[in-house]
Amino acid sequence: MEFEAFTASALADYLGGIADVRARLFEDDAPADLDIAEVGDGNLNYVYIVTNAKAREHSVVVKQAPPFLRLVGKNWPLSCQRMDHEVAALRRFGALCPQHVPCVYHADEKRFLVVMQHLASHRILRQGLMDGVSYPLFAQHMANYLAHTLFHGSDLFLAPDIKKQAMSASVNIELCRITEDLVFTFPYEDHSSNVYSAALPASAIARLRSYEPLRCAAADMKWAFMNHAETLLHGDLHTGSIMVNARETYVIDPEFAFYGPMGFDIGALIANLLLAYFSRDYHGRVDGGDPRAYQEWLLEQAVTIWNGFSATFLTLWREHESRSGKRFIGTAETRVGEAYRAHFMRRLLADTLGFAGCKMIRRIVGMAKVAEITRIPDAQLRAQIEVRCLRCAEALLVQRAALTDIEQVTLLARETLLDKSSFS
Ligand code: SR1
Ligand code: MG
Repeated sequence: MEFEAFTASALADYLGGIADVRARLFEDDAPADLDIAEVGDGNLNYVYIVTNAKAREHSVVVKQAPPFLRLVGKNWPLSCQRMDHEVAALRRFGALCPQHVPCVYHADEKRFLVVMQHLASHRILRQGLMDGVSYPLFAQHMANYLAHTLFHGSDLFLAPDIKKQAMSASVNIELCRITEDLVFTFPYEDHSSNVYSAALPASAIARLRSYEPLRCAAADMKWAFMNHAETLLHGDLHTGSIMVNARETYVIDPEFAFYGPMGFDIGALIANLLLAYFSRDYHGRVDGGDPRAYQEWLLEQAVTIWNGFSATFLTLWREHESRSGKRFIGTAETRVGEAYRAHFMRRLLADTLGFAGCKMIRRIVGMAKVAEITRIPDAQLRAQIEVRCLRCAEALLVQRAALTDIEQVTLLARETLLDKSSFS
């Protein structure tokens, strides 16, 4: 049967038939008119906000996966089972971090939809960053979310058999393929799906295709993405997948969830903070402002996220080992265990930076863009900012093993911002 998106009345009828949803939408189960607005601005799915017209504090979000990629349409078919991955990940991450994941009220495997908590007083982080809003708790919350989700899905916490079962249940072939192609492959080729501004210097594009250290680094990251099944990842943790206000932070949209390398989620977030940092040179000057203070705030967030993540992750690891008596490294003395932990975190930072580089490059030359870049109206200024993003990304990839702490990344970003030389 041909897929048809819900009409408002069909969706209202459907929701009215589900007791758990009725309890969220109606007072005393008394039927009321529902306002239904389709608000999906993502690339894949339909998203509706459903609100009780008379008691607007009663609302839910409905997300439905059509059998195609929404960004492209029916010419890019996609299986609707991606919704199963999203629901499973929302439940798993929600159990680990209930304060940072919207509640699932109802999931329908046959209609490929989920009904969940409406975050009515939060906004998409990317939009807030474009408006120059500072969120005092966001970085701390994300550090905590990342530490708990990445640690508890891994062999550092789970028994080997349980971890392998979770890993095989998370296999997400189609959506991983999108990432393998759009993040790790097409941006480095002359591929028809690439989209980039005509003002971008030809040498910048040529370098992506021919600079060997960069190509090898990107290929290494693709290999890690495809083979290093370390933990259950969100899989698409950009600033459009985070909703915030001054007090709370929620992570949404885990349809790309799968068992992959830990650095992929952390790198995605840091990449998006760096895209916000470089594009601030435009957004922060609209209305005659000075972008610098907010740019520094953005770098501070990257530092807090990595350092906070790393401290909490290590605490979880040590506490788990002392509680369970099971050391990952075996019955080694503490000194050896600590040496291994330090080695583990250095490798994870290098991975994180490599993935951050790939994520930045794909947003500049690949098909799926980010608003902080595309909303720069002046083609020359946009190209200048894009060149800085590409330069910084290249350095992150090529120098990832030499960048041994996050402060060095902030120095690199500042230097790249000041570098006025043309691309060579
Ligand atoms: C073709 S889908 C493009 C992108 O949208 C999602 O948010 C992922 O980032 C994916 O790569
Ligand atoms: Mg998404």
